Amino acid sequence: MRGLVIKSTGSSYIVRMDDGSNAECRIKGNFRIRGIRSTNPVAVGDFVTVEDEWITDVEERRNYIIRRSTNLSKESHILAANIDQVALIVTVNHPVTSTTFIDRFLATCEAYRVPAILIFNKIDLLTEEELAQLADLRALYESLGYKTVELSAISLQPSDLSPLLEGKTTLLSGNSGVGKSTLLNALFGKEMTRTGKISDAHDKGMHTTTFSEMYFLEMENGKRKMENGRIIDTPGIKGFGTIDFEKEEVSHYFREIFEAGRDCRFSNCTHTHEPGCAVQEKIITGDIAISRYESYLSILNDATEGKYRA
Ligand SMILES: Nc1nc2c(ncn2[C@@H]2O[C@H](COP(=O)(O)OP(=O)(O)OP(=O)(O)O)[C@@H](O)[C@H]2O)c(=O)[nH]1
Ligand SMILES: [Mg+2]
Ligand SMILES: [Zn+2]
Repeated sequence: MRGLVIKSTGSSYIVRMDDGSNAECRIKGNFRIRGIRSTNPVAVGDFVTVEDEWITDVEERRNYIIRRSTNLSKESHILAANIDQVALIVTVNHPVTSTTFIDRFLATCEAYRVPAILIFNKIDLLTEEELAQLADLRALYESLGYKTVELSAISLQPSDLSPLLEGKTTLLSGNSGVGKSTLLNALFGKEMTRTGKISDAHDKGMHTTTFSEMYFLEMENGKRKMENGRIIDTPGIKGFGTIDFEKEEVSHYFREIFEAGRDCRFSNCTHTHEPGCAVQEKIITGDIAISRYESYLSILNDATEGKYRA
């Protein structure tokens, strides 16, 4: 029978079968999907074939988001499959989300053609200065064509984000402690999952959510309840190692760098040292943000060093 993977615990999977029942399923040790090396061959959002509580097949994915667990790791991890969009939860402070993290995540969304929105959370905690920083960041990413919103998940009404999430499958991701699970609970108006405090000593999250899980939003239609969107809450991640980018293609995943690069003297310009580089020029004039360029360099550096290659 066919089903949808709605929770992954590492050793087993909860599958929502086509008949509406849930089944706890496993995969055989030698189960692999051709072409993708990852620590989890099956991810939340996968459509699978189940026989006697064994997952025997995974349908071809429309898309997925994948990352290296650490920069040095050869193992990659699929965050979720078959999604309509990523909502990256970002906090300017408590904890600090780095622009490198944001840009590496966005570059991966570009590479796998998944639309991304940025949700800036915890605005109630920000100082004047941090609010100004927030405004700058929003202006930057909006100028690149990314949708951004700012909010406080602790005071969010379930309907506040409806226009963004209705009818779609959305992957919630971000660093630990940014408020993914708090946001999820707010969207449902009740406690669907556990949230955790930020550590006093380090102002960082404590990895409260340990498994990815898909939740189903519903709406009232007359007397009937109808499904109206799917949200996948995931464990917080630290670094975001991008995978398998060729040096030449890294710029394709930075919209403004790709755009400016059309005017470089050399068509294979890496925008690092070449004469007549239009990207370098735009950095000097301030038309390309230095933070973006630094993120570009950090990925380029990984690709050049071949760190990620097997
Ligand atoms: N002041 C304030 N606190 C918030 C807000 N959103 C979340 N928090 C708090 O931040 C802490 C961490 O929230 P979680 O929802 O557990 O964070 P998470 O992103 O799910 O973290 P992991 O599961 O570890 O990845 C909790 O104490 C929340 O109450 C907000 O908008 N304002
Ligand atoms: Mg969580
Ligand atoms: Zn160039």
